[in-house]
Amino acid sequence: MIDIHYSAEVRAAKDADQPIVALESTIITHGMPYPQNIEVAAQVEQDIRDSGAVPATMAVINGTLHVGLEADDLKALGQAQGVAKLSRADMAACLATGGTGATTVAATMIAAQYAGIEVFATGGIGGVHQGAETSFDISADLHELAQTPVTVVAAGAKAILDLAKTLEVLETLGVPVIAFGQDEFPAFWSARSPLAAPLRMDSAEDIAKAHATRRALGLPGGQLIANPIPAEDQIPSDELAPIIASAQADADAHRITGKGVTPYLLQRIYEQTKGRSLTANIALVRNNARLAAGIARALSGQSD
Ligand code: PSU
Ligand code: MN
Repeated sequence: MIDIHYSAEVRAAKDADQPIVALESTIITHGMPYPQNIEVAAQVEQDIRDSGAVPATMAVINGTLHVGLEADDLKALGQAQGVAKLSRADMAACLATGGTGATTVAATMIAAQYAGIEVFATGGIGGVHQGAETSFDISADLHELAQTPVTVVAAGAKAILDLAKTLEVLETLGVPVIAFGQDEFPAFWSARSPLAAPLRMDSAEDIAKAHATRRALGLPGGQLIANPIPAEDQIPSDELAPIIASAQADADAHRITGKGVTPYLLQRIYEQTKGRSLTANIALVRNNARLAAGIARALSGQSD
């Protein structure tokens, strides 16, 4: 057993069997610039409370797994330099050596399962990168979804990825991909994409039922809920496509590889959209937080 440091709020929620929604911290340390990162993180936590659930932001701080961050911890993490980006491969090493790291989707799912939390909200999952046929860059998030029983609410996968290949890998791995309220797989900053989602559901209750049914069947792995960004906040994909292409070309020219690829591309797109990608990113994370809270409430029998 490893020690978990619970925030007071999450500890109380666990004791009272209240619905809890996990949140990742890589989006804070590697996905958004300071100071918007800590403002957004606090806002998203509040959205979850306003929707009737309790937020549990995950991080490893000085070798201790934190499930729920106190406001001070969150502020410190959002400003800290050189925080590790933790996935399945390096989370245990960080815990064992007393390090500090932010959790990606994969590591957040591991932490959530360990803490008994079944629903998790984020922005976008990692996936199959463009050019993966030569780079082999496929996010560990996909394999995590195949083996850890947490329902992850995201706005699809980031449009910097090869979305068609990402869907193929998820299908191969047996991960249910459920679009919320529409037939298309959403593309993060854009609500729609030319790709059909394999499954569609229109209510948090159905998603919770599907989660419980997988558990009853003894199936390993989670569900990916692809929740489209609200239409008024999106950046149309034809506007974004050339910007993504140029960011990808820059990343290739600078030989950015491994964990550095996603943060590099997000930063280039932020610069080239003059901050609009961040505004959209904030809107979609908040939207996902609200849906995740509804799913968590439905799972604990508290839906209205
Ligand atoms: N979504 C964002 N910004 C991010 C990420 C997601 O809007 O920074 C992070 C998540 O933590 C996700 C990770 O798990 O990027 C994927 O990284 P990689 O492609 O290196 O697996
Ligand atoms: Mn990668």
